[in-house]
Amino acid sequence: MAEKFLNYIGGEWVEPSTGEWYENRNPANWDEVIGLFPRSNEEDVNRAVAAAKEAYKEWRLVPAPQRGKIMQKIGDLLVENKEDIARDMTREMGKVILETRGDTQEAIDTAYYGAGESRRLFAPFVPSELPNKFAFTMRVPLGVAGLITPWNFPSAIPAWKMFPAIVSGNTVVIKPATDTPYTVLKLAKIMEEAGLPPGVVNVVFGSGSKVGIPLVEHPDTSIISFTGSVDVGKDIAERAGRYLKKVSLELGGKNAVMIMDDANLELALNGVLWGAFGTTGQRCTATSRLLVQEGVYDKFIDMLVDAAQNLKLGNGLDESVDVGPLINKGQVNTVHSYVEIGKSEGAKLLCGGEPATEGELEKGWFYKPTVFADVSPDMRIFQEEIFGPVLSVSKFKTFEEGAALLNNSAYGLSSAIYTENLLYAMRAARDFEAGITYVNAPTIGAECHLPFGGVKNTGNGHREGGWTVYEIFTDWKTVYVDFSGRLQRAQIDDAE
Ligand code: UN1
Repeated sequence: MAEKFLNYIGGEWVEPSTGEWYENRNPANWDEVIGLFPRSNEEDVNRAVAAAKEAYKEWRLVPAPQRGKIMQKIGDLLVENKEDIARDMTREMGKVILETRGDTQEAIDTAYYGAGESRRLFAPFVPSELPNKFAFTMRVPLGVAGLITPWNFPSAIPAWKMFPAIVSGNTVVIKPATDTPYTVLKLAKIMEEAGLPPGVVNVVFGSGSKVGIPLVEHPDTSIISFTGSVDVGKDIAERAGRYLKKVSLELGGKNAVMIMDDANLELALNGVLWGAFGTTGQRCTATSRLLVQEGVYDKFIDMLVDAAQNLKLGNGLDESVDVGPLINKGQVNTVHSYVEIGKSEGAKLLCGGEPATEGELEKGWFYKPTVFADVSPDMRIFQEEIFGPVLSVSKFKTFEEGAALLNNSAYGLSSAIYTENLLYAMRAARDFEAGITYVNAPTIGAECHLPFGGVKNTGNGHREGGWTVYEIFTDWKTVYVDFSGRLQRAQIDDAE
């Protein structure tokens, strides 16, 4: 019998009020049950928000560097448990062990960055226009943060939302993705062990409709941070907008790599394979469009198809495997329906295009790395996020034409150019409509201490990661101190 896990509310591990649990299975092998996780509802959300609200009274007053010390300890415990977290993450999410170690490392980096940031949280001291008067600013926490996280980065994304939120003095209620609850549960245990006071972080497992929406609409959550699809992001923004809540959204991408004739093609090939098929294409930052200049188009496509067909699929715990399964059956269906759409639109299917079911793969949600050539911008496979191992390749003649193709997208998260020419690299940095541009590197692999996010439908203007995430999880307070002992009227007593 699989282990039954519990919600974490007010420092206690508690059963869901529904008395119901759901199964979490390994996407590489359906026979393996990771555990049973609570199917919670609004009542559990209400309890968790009440616990977070109560804990906030004291937590906001804890000096930020003290909060940072706990963050340091969380980082140390994550280091100690890195391999164990990574192995279980591969079991529940499917991506290969090399990548789940990276996912855990991203949480470690974020914890240590937060520990350092706790001693800064800089806020300017500004001269007043009047004599004997000071003006300074402070960063103040917002209150209870409601966090809704996806399954593709089971530890990194929850960490990059929770850690800055709590370093800033907020308390948190998190709803992890239903496909990857176990990793967040393990993070919560580590935070508890590191000495985080009860109620500072609360975890409520369950669905978007039963847990996510009540969290967004709860009058006591002051900020909502969500990473996921555009449709859900818009719904959250609408609901939260009615309460005038702060909302930070990290949504989809349709990221392109542009390869110029002068590029180092071996380097570009490795970058494209890693960007397109790493995490089985299930990253917001995944390379899903490839734009190749006409002089190297045929040659590069041959290299690409040859390499893509040689990627090894399998259980991600096997160190020799390159590509793990998709997260669930729904994702296999979505990916496959896009392959059918691509074919019917007239794109040329060069490899893949079907689920992989040979031998042991039969028991998991595996899909063959897929490449379409001769894709044009009017095709849906050029425009829509697929979130799977499907790469659409298009040809261009000049830099301008390539950049226009790259920018022909409703999304704008990540982008890349491969070239040996500094002029093209600089123009890409300036002209690509994306939150992130890489030069001679793949579209994936953002580092935790830099702003992360995008333009257009990729989000609503916030940047999680780096110092900019602290803008999201704090408000500004402006303080004026008049020590003149008399009434001084700004804009009047100092007027010419
Ligand atoms: C995501 O897919 O939502 O830059 C996040 C990257 C990772 C984060 C991806 N560090 O690919």
